[in-house]
Amino acid sequence: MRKLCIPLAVAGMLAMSTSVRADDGEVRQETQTRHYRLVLMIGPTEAVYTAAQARLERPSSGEIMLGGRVAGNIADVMPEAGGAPRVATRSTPDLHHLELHIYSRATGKTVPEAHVTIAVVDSDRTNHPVPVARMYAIDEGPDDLHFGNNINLPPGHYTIETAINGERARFAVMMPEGS
Ligand SMILES: [Cu+2]
Repeated sequence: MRKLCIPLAVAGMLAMSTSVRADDGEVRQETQTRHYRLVLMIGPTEAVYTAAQARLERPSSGEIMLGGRVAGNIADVMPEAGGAPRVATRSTPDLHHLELHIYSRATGKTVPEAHVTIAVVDSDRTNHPVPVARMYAIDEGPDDLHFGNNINLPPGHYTIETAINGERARFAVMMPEGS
């Protein structure tokens, strides 16, 4: 999840290097299945880079995508203008970054590989499958590995349905106005 890094000059004045969580409208929920502990986070849109882009551009924030694809909307993939594989998305107020962190209940460790499905069910009970990408935040490193995407979530109530290697879990979330 994105952290708002305090610019170096400011950090210098504060005499400490720190970062704060973006909490504008962020959703954080936790649940368990038989084998996994799941943490769902929804926050501001993230710039997402492929590993090749990251090697070239050396971004200091955003996320590295290891697999899958990045979408801008629930229902459709939204490549950047020009069709290049750049996956940072257009920003709209309703565009959020949804990420599902999966931990083994046996070891407590991040689960880096799993068959994961995520769907957003809106108040009309329409089921929108989310294209699942594997990624991690550049400033947090591979331990941050999670599954998710940038998706369009206007204010409202949603059920997020997930399955991890066949183990199902659902989250009821509310996206507030102005988030
Ligand atoms: Cu992510």
